[in-house]
Amino acid sequence: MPDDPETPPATKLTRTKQAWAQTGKFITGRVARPENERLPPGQHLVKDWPVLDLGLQPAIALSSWTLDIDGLVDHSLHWRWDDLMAQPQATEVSDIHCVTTWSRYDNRWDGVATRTVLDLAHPRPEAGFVVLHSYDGYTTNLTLADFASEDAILAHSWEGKPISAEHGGPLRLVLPKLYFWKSAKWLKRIEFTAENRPGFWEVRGYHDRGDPWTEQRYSDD
Ligand SMILES: Nc1nc2c(c(=O)[nH]1)N[C@H]1C(S)=C(S)[C@@H](COP(=O)(O)O)O[C@H]1N2
Ligand SMILES: [Mo]
Repeated sequence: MPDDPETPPATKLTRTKQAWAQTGKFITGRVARPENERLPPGQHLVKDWPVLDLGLQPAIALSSWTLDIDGLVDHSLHWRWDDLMAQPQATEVSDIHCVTTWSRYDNRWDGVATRTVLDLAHPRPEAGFVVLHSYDGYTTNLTLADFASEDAILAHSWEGKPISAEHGGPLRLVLPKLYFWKSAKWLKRIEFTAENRPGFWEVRGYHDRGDPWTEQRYSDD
């Protein structure tokens, strides 16, 4: 893990992806029709499951794993693994859309719905945003509304098995309606904030929201 958790080191992949943002790579200019088309514009379907991250894959033992849910909430939560598994469990089947243009259909996730987290922690009225912090130093930002999406899940299992370390186990977010960089792997902390605080990719040229259907790949400036 890096010394400063907010600034993981640049790697070949992060430099390449930053360059794509600068040149607007993969923007098609087409208009999506989500009612008729399952594949968002500029995406192609894959059957395998690529691994994308900063190149640091933290190994976290379940015995030392914790998740903090804090910031502007009425009830801060500090979960160990048994606490997570004692929560009401949910299952979601959803499609993955990565900004690097691959999509993968029908992924089955088991875990805890983000709505359950919201019910328990109860964000204060001024909490309009969420920052996700991961064990590899990665961060990403969401609006509270996107975090609260009905199909958003803190997932510990994929296709009935624990999510592998390379794909973000023990626990990752899965937020199907946004590009997959918003779905933080190796989740460590969910922080509720009043202000929007752009995360790792959002300060490196990627869009603040990342809606695949309108190709919100890169920020405009
Ligand atoms: N903690 C963490 N989460 C992360 C990333 C990362 O580098 N670190 N990369 C993001 C990106 S860019 C993508 S496309 C997906 C990739 O998830 P996968 O490796 O399981 O396909 O994870 C996202 N979540
Ligand atoms: Mo990505």
